[in-house]
Amino acid sequence: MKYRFIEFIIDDGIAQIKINRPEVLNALNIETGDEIIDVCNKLKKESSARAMIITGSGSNFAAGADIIPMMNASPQEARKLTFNRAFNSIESLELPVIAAISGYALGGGLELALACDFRICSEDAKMGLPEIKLGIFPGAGGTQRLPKIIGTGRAKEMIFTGAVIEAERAFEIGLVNSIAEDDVLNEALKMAKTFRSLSPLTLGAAKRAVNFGLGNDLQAGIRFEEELWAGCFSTDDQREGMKAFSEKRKPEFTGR
Ligand code: CO8
Repeated sequence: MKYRFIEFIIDDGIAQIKINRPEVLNALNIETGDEIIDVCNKLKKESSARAMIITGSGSNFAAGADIIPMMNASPQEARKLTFNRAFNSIESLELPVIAAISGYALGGGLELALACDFRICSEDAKMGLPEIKLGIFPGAGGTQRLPKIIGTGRAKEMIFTGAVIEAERAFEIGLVNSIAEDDVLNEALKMAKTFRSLSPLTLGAAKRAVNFGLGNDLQAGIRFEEELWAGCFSTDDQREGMKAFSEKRKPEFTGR
């Protein structure tokens, strides 16, 4: 697939998706969703990437789903919007995914960031779910993922009021992992690179275990964790990690 609304690269083990519609503050159209799905399918099949960063071109992350094509949509057409499939694809990637947020991350833009494992923002970032002011409410995972990240009360406050919050407040409530002191993409790259020396197999399993637990009850989660955890002992990476510890050297994981 040729990408029109995103740029995608893999450089030195780090995949990067850049939403590329700066003239509308990177508002997400259906095609952007399709292109994100295509990238995720590629990464799932075969890839040298060990982590991924999602960012926006220009000075914004994404100011939401593109409102214009939604204006006259029927319920059936609204259901066909691909954002949920796209964001689920990101969430289910078995590698760490970091949203590098500068400027606006609103509506579907913030929901995209919520599907990532980590959010790092710049000091000028502005985040919110303003859908309520458009006569709708967040429909791309916002009502489900946000309460799990920042808690029910704070999530309802953001969803019901549509308030836009700044970096400091977002950090305070745990919406972002950190505020970049320098360039936000550089900070995200620094974090992404730390994952390259770890076992991609165990990072993937750890992510699956955490995500499974978020959608299931505690005991089901614990059983799932046990199964994946025991599976680590069938890998070269577990042997190498523990052998390296006993030999007082750095492990060299191969992903097998
Ligand atoms: N959709 C379409 N166009 C947009 C969007 C958007 N979300 N955001 C900005 N733009 C456009 C503007 O219309 C403008 O275009 P033009 O130059 O042609 O007039 C251009 O981008 C620049 O924007 P502004 O001039 O408005 O810039 P300001 O700095 O004055 O304001 C704001 C910036 C505050 C971000 C303002 O643009 C704004 O309020 N944007 C809309 C924010 C919003 O409401 N986002 C939520 C959208 S709805 C949504 O995301 C639903 C997702 C769920 C999907 C579920 C699928 C299953």
